Amino acid sequence: MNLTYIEHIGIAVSDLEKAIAFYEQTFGLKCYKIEEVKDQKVRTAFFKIDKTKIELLEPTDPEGPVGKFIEKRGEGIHHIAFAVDNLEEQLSVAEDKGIPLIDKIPRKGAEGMKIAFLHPKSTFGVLTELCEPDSDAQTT
Ligand code: CMX
Repeated sequence: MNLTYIEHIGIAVSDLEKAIAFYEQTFGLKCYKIEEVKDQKVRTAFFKIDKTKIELLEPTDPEGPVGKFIEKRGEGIHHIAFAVDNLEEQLSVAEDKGIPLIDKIPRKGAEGMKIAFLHPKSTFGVLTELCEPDSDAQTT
């Protein structure tokens, strides 16, 4: 597979505003965007460290993926996202290697990205996202 860099690390939090304040006041990072991703049932906040982002994820519904994660495992690292150059092609490489895909077809994520998840049971318990900027999407 052809991973180019760590695009972001997703961290599940119960209270987005409280977590943003911590990242700004303690780590001196600046939250540059808050975005709700309705179909993922999350509100997200982004920080940048060099090329890599930290994505804080607050559930908007306890039955969504992040709501269930916090209920079962508490706050913490939820996923790692690797940038790839051709997401569709990399998904078919992953599938050929026998990795169960959560998304066989890329979907829209935050930050104008096309995203797809690999199942954590096949990646040593780490939910893994592959992503690529969506040339059709508008970024702000
Ligand atoms: N990391 C590692 N393991 C995880 C996990 C995560 N983030 N989320 C769930 N699991 C584990 C659970 O602990 C559970 O393990 P056990 O069977 O050992 O108890 C197992 O996966 C099943 O968990 P579940 O709560 O029953 O949840 P589901 O099977 O319904 O869904 C998953 C799990 C990973 C398929 C689902 O969360 C998913 O589709 N995730 C991808 C989408 C997503 O996470 N979106 C939010 C972020 C979006 C964004 O960045 O914009």
